[in-house]
Parts: sequence; structure tokens; C-alpha cells
Amino acid sequence: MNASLFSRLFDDLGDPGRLAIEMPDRRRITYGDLIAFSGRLANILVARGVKPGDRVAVQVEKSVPNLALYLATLRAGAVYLPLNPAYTLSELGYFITDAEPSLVVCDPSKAEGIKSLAAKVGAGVETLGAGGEGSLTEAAMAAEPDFTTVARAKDDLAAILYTSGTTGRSKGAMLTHDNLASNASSLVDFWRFTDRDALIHALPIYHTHGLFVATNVTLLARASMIFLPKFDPGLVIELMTRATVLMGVPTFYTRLLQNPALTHESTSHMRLFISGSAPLLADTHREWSARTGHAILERYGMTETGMNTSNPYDGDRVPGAVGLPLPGVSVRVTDPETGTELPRETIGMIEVKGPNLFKGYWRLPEKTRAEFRDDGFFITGDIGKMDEKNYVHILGRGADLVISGGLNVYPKEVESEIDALPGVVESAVIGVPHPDLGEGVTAVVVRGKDAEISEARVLDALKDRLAKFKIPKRVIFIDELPRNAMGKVQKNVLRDSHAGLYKTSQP
Ligand code: MLC
Ligand code: AMP
Repeated sequence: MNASLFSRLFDDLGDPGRLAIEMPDRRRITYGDLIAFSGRLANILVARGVKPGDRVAVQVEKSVPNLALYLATLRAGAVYLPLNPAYTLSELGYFITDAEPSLVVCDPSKAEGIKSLAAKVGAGVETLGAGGEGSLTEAAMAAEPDFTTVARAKDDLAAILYTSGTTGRSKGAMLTHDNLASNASSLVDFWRFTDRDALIHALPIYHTHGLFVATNVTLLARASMIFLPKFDPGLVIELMTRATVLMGVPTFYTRLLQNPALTHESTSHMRLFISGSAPLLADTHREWSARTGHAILERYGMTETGMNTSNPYDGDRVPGAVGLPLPGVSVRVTDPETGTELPRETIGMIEVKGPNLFKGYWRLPEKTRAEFRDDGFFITGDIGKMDEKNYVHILGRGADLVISGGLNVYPKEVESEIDALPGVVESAVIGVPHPDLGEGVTAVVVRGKDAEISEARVLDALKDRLAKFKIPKRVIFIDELPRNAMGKVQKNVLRDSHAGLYKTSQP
């Protein structure tokens, strides 16, 4: 049997005329259309020299052609490597050098800059714009739709997704065909997806949540999705009258709650609201239940592991808890120092094991080994506990990671950029509670004597260096950073003293 994710998704296709994707303007794309489109693109990938195991790096806006390119890459036996369109050219250089793709697909407006980066690793460049225009689709239109999906073993790579490292640079998490297929299959069952479902797809498709959870689950169930270029609360509420499921980060839910059109009635056609990628406040969960009569189902996952736990479909969806281990996934809580398993209700490091666990970090065997226990459990870096009923509760993070609107920001990366600015002595970047984004990236900066540097100047200097979501919402100047006896910056002290910073801010 071909263990390619593509084959696992589509081998028993059934009716090719079944609806796969609906656009907001009601344009319809059937399963047959999507598969044919992926076949044309796979033929072009092969014609451009992409071989099984090669990386195809894709920095393209969310679109149906981009989704078809993901499927085409799987079909060609290559490795899909999505990159946030917000990344600046200076951030992209690292990913391209590290991953050494054989092809880079980018927006036509970025082709010029990317060509010189790609040339360094001998990669070709094709373009694909937000509206589907570009050299890739042009060539695909003239290509054959038939393509024999390249055979892959379970353990072969399907995708690499970069996760920012707590120290040093981003690490490429290598995900296999079986990681993705087994997780999708388990979620279809757990969340009771069927071909009668219509998912409102408003997440980006360069991350696990929007790409694997939302898309693979929908396609495997032969359900359909309404594909929005980005999250728009008013439109999402309108679409609820003909959809059945919404998947979102907590910011989706807090923004939807601000819209008076969200009511019992406007959500009555929906069967399921799922939240993940960042903590959903228990208050948001309760407010949602009161407003709509639906209990949000919260689940917990990571780029490296796919989904690990989920609140149950039937049974208690507990506010503030991320639910039960998914079938086939083992979860334990350990002493972070010794790795010894801790009893129920005791707080420690969350560790997971199962067919969902990634294969390792791209070309970083040492870092990979450091994050696994000898018995194969992966050390998530999330701090939490398991209660007597086996529900997992996340209570913190081991590292200083900030999650802003569901996107991870590693303080060190932002601090390094700020510290390099003239007039800055040092900086500490922290996450501060933010009513819209969950946490707001905040820089606390010590400036040199007589230095002229201001908040506006710091923000302006970061503009071309960092993607927008990493840029601090505020820069605060203080005389010195608080330190403990060991000389380590006490970020908890900074977080406490600035906890009220965004209390009055609006989205
Ligand atoms: C956009 N901006 C952000 C931001 N997203 N700033 C901080 N944090 C974010 N997440 C910037 C914009 O560039 C803009 O800058 C300004 O902030 C306000 O923009 P906006 O219009 O409010 O942003 P919007 O486009 O609406 O995006 C917000 C969002 C989006 C929350 C809808 O970020 C989003 O879709 N997040 C989901 C991320 C996700 O899929 N995470 C899953 C990771 S997988 P300016 O200067 O132009 O005003 C994972 C594993 C798992 O974690 O378990 O799922
Ligand atoms: P990423 O590296 O982008 O995949 O982010 C994974 C991290 O997001 C996890 O390690 C958690 O810290 C966090 N996360 C995901 N889902 C949840 C959730 N439901 N509640 C709290 N944190 C979450």
C-alpha cells in the first residue's frame, strides 16, 4: 500500500463531483477539481526537477492554488515547507539556506529578492500570487491533470514546519506521512466529522492548525470547507447559517463575542466550535456558552506533535482544560529535572508519545535527542497537570515563549534585534495579557546614558527585520532590568509590573 498522505486522503474518493471547497463568493471546487489541479501542479514540480524527498518552500498567501500545491508536493513525494507570508526577506534567508529546497514558490512581488536567496542553494523559483496568478499556475494550466502519486513509506517526510527555537534559530520540525495521516484520522473520529460537515476555514495555512488539523480532517471526512483568505468576524457569523464547524485560535472567539450578531439563533446551524493553539480563558468559554448555547471544544497540540489532547465530543468540555489524551497518544506529567512521572494533580512537565510525534528537527540530531526521553516521550516544554479524570490542564510554559493571537514569538529573537540598535544597552521581551491577542509582545528596554532612542525609533528599526506579529505592541524604557542573585533577568517581575498595560486597549 502507498502510505503517502495523499493516497490515505483520497484513495477511496467516491463521487469526484462532491464539494470540497466553497469560496466566499460561492465559487465551488469539487474533490475532482482539486485532485486534477494537484495533478497538473505535480507534473510541473517534476518538470522543474523536484525529486522525492526534495523540499518545496512556499511563501504564498492563502489560496486554493496554494492548497493544491500542498497536495501536489505530497503527490510528487516531495516535502512541503510553508512559510508565513509576513516573514521579511531577512528572515527568509535563514529558512532557505537551512532547508536547501530545490524549488521556492513565492508571490510575484517578492520574486526579485527571493531569486538571489534561492540561487545560493541552487533552488529554482516559481511565482504564485494571492489571486492565483504567476508562473506556476500558468505552466500548470498547460499540463496534464493525470499524475501517478509517488509511493511513500509511512516514515518518509511529508512536510517541514519551522518552529522558532528558544535559543538560537528556528528548527525545522520533520513530519512524516504517517504523523499527518494518523492524526487526521484520529481527529475525524474524535470530533465526529462526516461528509455532511462544512468547516469555516479562516485560519492561515502555513501552520499545523490551519493546514493539517483543518484541511486534512475536512478532506479525509469528505466534508467541505468555506475558505476565507483571513479571519473576518462579521463574515464568519454570516457563514454560520450554512456551516457546521469552526476551528479557531482564542482571538477568533474573543473577537466574535464582541459582535452583537453572535447569538443562539445565528449559531443554531453549527454543531461544533473548536479552539486551540493558545490558552482559551475559562471566562471566554463560559461567555460563549451563555451567548450561543455551545460549549467550545478546546484541544491541545504543537507543530512537533500534531494534536495531543482534546475535550470530548460527548461528555464534559471543561473550561480551562485541554481535555483527554487522544486515542493512541500517551500523556504523562513529570518532574522536569529527573523525568520521573508525577502523581495526578501534581504540576510538572507535560510529555507525550504516539504515532503523532515528529521525526526530529531537520539536520539537528543533538537538539532532537535533547527533547526526547529514552523511552520515546517528547518533552513538550509546556507545564501542567493531569487531574483525577485524566483531563490535562496547561498552567504555563517552560520557556519564555509568547503566544500572540495564536502565533509563537520567541523573545530572544526580538531581543537580539533590539539589542543591536544604537543606544540600547539591553532589553527583555515579555508577553503581557492582551484582551485581543491573549498576550501582547512587549519590549522592556534599558537605554544608554544620553541615548536618543525612542519607542517609535525602535519600532521603525524592527520593521524590515521582523515579521509584523513579532514586533512589540509597546516598548517601555526602564533604568535597569530586575535580576536574581544569579544575574538572570526576572521576567516574571517585569510581567507582573506591566500586567495592566493593555487593559484598556481595543483590538
Ligand atoms: C497580525 N498581526 C498580529 C498578529 N496577526 N500581531 C500580533 N499577533 C498576531 N497574531 C499584526 C498585523 O500585521 C497588523 O499590523 C496588526 O497586528 C493588527 O492586525 P489585525 O488585522 O488585527 O490582524 P489579523 O489579520 O486580524 O490577524 C489576527 C489573527 C491572526 C489572530 C486573526 O494572527 C491569525 O489568524 N492567527 C492564527 C494563527 C495560527 O493559525 N496559529 C496556529 C499555530 S499552530 P499592522 O501594523 O498592519 O496594524 C499551533 C499548534 C496548535 O499553535 O496547537 O494549533
Ligand atoms: P506551535 O509551536 O506554534 O505549534 O505552538 C505550540 C504551543 O502552543 C504548545 O506547546 C502550547 O504551549 C500552545 N498551545 C497549543 N494549544 C493550546 C491550548 N489549547 N492551550 C494552551 N496552550 C496551547
